[in-house]
This record gives sequence, C-alpha cells and structure tokens, in this order.
Amino acid sequence: MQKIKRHHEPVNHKASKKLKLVTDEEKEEDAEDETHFHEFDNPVPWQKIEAEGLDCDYALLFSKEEADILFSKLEEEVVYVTGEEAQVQVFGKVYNIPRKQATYGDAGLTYTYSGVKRLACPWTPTLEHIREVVTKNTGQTFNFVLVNRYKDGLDHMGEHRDDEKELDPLCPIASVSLGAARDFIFRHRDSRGKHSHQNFEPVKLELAHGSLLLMNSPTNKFWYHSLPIRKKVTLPRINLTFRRIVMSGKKEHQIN
Ligand SMILES: O=C(O)CCC(=O)C(=O)O
Repeated sequence: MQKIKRHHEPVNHKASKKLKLVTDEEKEEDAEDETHFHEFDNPVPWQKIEAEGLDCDYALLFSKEEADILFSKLEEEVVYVTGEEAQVQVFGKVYNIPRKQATYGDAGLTYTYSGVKRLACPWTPTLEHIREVVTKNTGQTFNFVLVNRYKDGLDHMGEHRDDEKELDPLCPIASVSLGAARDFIFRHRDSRGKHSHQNFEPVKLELAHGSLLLMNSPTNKFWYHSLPIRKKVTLPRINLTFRRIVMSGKKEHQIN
C-alpha cells in the first residue's frame, strides 16, 4: 500500500498564498497581484496521495448533511442517457455501460468516451453549485462534468485513463463522490497484464460520501484507475468528474 500524507494547505500555490496570515507589506504586494484568490476562505484538510508518476489530493469537501442533500437533489435533476447512448463499443462489440451516465457542461462542449461522442447538457443548479465549491477550494476552473451513477456494488467502471485529447492535460480531474463509499484503484501502466515489466504496488483508496479526489498531472499519463465490483455494497453512489475541455485538444483553444 502507498503512503497517504495529511497536509492542511490548499492544493495550489495561488491559494496557499492567500491562506497564510499576511503582513501589511504583503497585502500591498497582493493588491498589485492580479492572481489573488480571496475566496479561498474555507480550506479543507487535504491528504496527499503520492506514488511514482501519481499525484492526488483527497479531502472531505461536504459534511454528511450537505452531501445527503446534494445526493437527493442530483437524483431529481440529472437525466441519464438511455438506449444506444447508454452503450459503448469495445473492439467492435457493443456493451451496455454497467452504470448510468450523463454529461453536463458549457454550451456546445462535447466529450468522446470509448468511441461515443456526448454533447453536454446545460448545467443544473446543483451541478453548478458543486462546481463552484470545487473551484473555490482548488483554484481550478472546469467547463464539463461526467456524471456516473452506480445503483449498487454490481455497477462498476473498468480500468482506464482519463487522457482523451479534448482534456486540458495540465488541469486536474476533480472527482466528487456522493452516496455509498466505494473502493477506487489505481494501477501503473507498466504493472498491467501478464507481461508487465515493472512491479508497482496498486494504490487503493476508499472514496467517501462528500469527498473530493483531485487527480493531478501527470497521474493520468502513468496510472489507470477503476471502480471495481463490490457485491457487499447495496446502496447507490453518484460520482461527478469535473474536467476542463479544450475545444480541439490544443491548449490555445481553451474555452473557460
Ligand atoms: O466513479 C468513480 O469514482 C470513477 C469515475 C471515473 O473513473 C471517471 O469518470 O473517469
């Protein structure tokens, strides 16, 4: 197992600059600095999760009461895709996705996932609210969210990397979990399959109700992740992965 270090600073440098006690001199300097983030007034205790090529931050972002309300609101608001849209093609074969999925985001954005192109629906009030809280606590902006709903522990997500060309590779993927706690496993790309030539230990986490996992660059280059079947889990879970999509896969076309 990998070591998880606790740290109590916000996750980016712009933010940490604002969260320490500042002297008057520093305040004057800050007044000239356009990149200050006074809204970082609600720091959460982050845990650092690190391994070779893996850099994540984990925090409980919402209290149980807040997370319960958000879960119920999302159950009312989110409309999941059905029919052919709820299927994927892998090596030419069509499969039903073993969970429900929906995509929301800024107007006109699309995201291609396992060969399927999805158009973003307009933000719902609750998704917009959660996006704002994530931005406040990370300093990162997001223009898209992939929603996955797992009815119980039989619903799952196979091993993959979030390395699609539309994603800004330097923007972390912010994964908010609501509902049943589920195991989440990272596996290094060189430790997969029979012919793996390296022996990296997998990194295993439990994603709690109300938590936020930030997958920072270069995690998605080197590590695959999955949400395996857990037969003992009987309750549903909703996961939101906030992403920053760039129009053509090139940074200069960034939308947000
Ligand atoms: O539900 C989860 O935590 C996994 C989500 C995920 O891997 C993804 O959206 O790429």
